[in-house]
Amino acid sequence: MQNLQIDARRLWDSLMETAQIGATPNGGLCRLTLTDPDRQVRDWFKAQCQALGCSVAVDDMGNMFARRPGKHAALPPIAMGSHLDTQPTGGKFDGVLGVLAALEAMRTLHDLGYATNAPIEIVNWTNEEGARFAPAMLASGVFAGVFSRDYAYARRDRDGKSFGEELLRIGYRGEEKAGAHKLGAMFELHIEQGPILEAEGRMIGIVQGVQGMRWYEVTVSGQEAHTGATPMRLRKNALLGAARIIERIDAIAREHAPHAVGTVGLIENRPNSRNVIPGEVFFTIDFRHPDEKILDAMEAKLRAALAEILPPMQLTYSEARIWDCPPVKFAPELIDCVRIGARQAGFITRDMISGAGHDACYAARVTPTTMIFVPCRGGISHNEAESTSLEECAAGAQVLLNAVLEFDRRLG
Ligand code: HGY
Ligand code: MN
Ligand code: MN
Repeated sequence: MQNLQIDARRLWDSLMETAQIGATPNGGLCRLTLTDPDRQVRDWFKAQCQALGCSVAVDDMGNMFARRPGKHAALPPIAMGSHLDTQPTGGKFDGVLGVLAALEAMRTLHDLGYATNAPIEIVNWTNEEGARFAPAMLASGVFAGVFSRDYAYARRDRDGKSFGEELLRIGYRGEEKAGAHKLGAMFELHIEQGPILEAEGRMIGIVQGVQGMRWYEVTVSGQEAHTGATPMRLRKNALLGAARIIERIDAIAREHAPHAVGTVGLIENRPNSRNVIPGEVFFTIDFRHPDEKILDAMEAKLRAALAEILPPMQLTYSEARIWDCPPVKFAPELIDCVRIGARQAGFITRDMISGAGHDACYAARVTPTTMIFVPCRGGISHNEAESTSLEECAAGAQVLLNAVLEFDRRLG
């Protein structure tokens, strides 16, 4: 078999090149979905793929599919991919590594003129992060039939801009209906975004699935009043009420240790003035656990806490679950291809499930799917300091290519 070795330096150079698009002063990335930096990196990605002779299709959610033909055009493509959008203070590797490692794999096949049985595709999924337009994994969710296109188009960011308008504005609202593009398999390479692989000195995570995730939005309402002239006993302080709920959310997650996590990441305090008692507070909740029954228990405790804590404080509230992504198990045959691919490359592996969500969660609903992890420094991600090494990126890309070719060989 030909020596199908990826070019580590070329991959690393592409990672560093794209890290300039949306770069932050602290060495991270702010490339929120459907902003101009997102358009720029999409344009860059499309040009790179076209330079390899790939055709690039874009669906009506902005998902991009770069296709390299195989010997048998009738076979559904084997896809590799992830996302190019980032958190507002994101790192250089979350999502990007999966797309650029797929590009490196495609470059390697192109350089060697290697003919695969099936077409090979690279996918860039729109809005994986959900940082600008909630929920996360919105476009892969529409692709998998979980959300309607109209629901997605109507999602608004905190400035009131809609997904549909912004997708049109950056010029990536394609003609193809999301989901019409059939895939034969989907492999996603990603940094682990947690501490396990690094702590155990293992290079490759063979991902078995992803834990369940639920997002909620809560608004607590009280009464704006003067901080100097309003006695404590007469106050309806929405921020104090929110603070007591936030404390309770942390406690609920800890009551379901070691796997449960609970976080309030976004909060808006109104009117947010030093000498006005806060009249309204909006905040979000992120609950996760591998077992749906535990998520149900956490959700029940949240609702009980809202009902118990806020009314005695003369506060009213609204609460809505806006996202529920159940636990996912990946395809055993693709997991086997990754295991073989890692063995061929000579890496120590570890089976694990993902704490973070990924587009692979929704892709798995419509095509056999699995993921590959590589370590990240200190397990830190969703942070400008997110870091991993050239060797770890190269290891992931090599295993990705090996796994895809192992799957392809089975079609021959
Ligand atoms: O929220 C997540 O787990 C992913 O990073 N969007
Ligand atoms: Mn990601
Ligand atoms: Mn992320």
